[in-house]
Amino acid sequence: MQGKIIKGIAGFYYVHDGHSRIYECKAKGIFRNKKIKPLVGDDVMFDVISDEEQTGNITDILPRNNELIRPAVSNIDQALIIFAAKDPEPNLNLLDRFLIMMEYQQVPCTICFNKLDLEDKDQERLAGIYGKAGYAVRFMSVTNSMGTDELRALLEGKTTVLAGPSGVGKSSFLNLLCPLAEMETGSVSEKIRRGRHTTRHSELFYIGNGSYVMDTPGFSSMDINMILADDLQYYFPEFTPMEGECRFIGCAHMEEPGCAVKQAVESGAVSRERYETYRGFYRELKNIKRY
Ligand SMILES: Nc1nc2c(ncn2[C@@H]2O[C@H](COP(=O)(O)OP(=O)(O)O)[C@@H](O)[C@H]2O)c(=O)[nH]1
Ligand SMILES: [Mg+2]
Ligand SMILES: [Zn+2]
Repeated sequence: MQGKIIKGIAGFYYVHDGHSRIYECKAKGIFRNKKIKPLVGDDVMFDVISDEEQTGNITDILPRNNELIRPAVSNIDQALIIFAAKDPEPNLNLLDRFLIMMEYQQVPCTICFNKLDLEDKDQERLAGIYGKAGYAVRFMSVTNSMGTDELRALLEGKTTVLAGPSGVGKSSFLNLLCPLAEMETGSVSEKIRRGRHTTRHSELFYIGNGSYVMDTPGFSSMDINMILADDLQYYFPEFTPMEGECRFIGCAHMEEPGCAVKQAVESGAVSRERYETYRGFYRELKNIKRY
C-alpha cells in the first residue's frame, strides 16, 4: 500500500492511507539499506501487518520533491505564512525573515493576515507592500469565519505548512479546517502562563480532498545567517526585473550610484518598506564573521 507519513514518535511512523486510516508503522531495514531516515511528509510504500490493529512496516520511501529543515518535513507544496493584523501587532521585519527562509528552501508562499475582526484599516497598505513583491496576500478572521473558505480552497490537494509567530491563530485555523486535530490554542500570555509550547512535534493533518496541513510552533525570531550578504538580493523576488540593470556589475543596491533597484523604489515599483528591510538585513549579514 502507499501512504504518507503524518507523524513520527519514538521510532514509530504514522502512515495515512490517503483516505481515513492511519497505520502505526516501523521502518525496518530502510535505515540500514538506504541510509535514509523517514521524514514526516514522506510518501511511502508499506506492508500491512494487521488491519485490525492498523499496524504496518514501511518498505520504501518514494523520491522526495523537497525537504525542509525548519520544520523538518518533506514534500511541502506551499507555506501559508500567518500573521495577525493585530494582537500581536504584525512584525514585518519578522515576516520578511520568514519569506527569505521560505525562498531559501524554495517553497512557494502565501501571506495571510488573520484577526481581521480586530483591525482592518491596514489591509490596503499590507496588500500593497507584499503584492508588489509578488506574493499573494490574503486576509481572514478565524473567529468570524471571514475569508476562511477562500483559504481552505487554496489548500486543496496540497500539502501546506502553516508558519508564523505565536498567537496569530495558526492552531485556531487548523482546528477550523480539521476539528479532529484539537490543537491547543491560546493567547501568548496564556501560553507563557502555562509555560509550554503548545505545538509539540511536527504533525500533518489530513483535511480531506487530498489536502494535508502542518501546524508549527510560533517562531519569535528567524535566523537568516546562512545567506551571504551578497546573495541576499536573490531572496527578494521583486528585485528580479532589475537584474543586470544597475550601472555596476555586482551592485549590492546599497550606496552604489546608478542603482536600478533604488530607482524602482523611487518610482514606487518596489516598496520602500521591503527595500529598507533589505538594507537592514544586508548590513546585518555583512557584519557576520565567516571563517
Ligand atoms: N479576535 C480574534 N482572535 C483570534 C482569531 N484567531 C485566533 N484568535 C485567538 O488568538 C489566540 C491565539 O490563537 P492560536 O490559534 O493559539 O495561535 P497560534 O499560536 O498561532 O497557534 C487565541 O486566543 C485565539 O482564540 C481571530 O480571527 N480573531
Ligand atoms: Mg499554535
Ligand atoms: Zn543596484
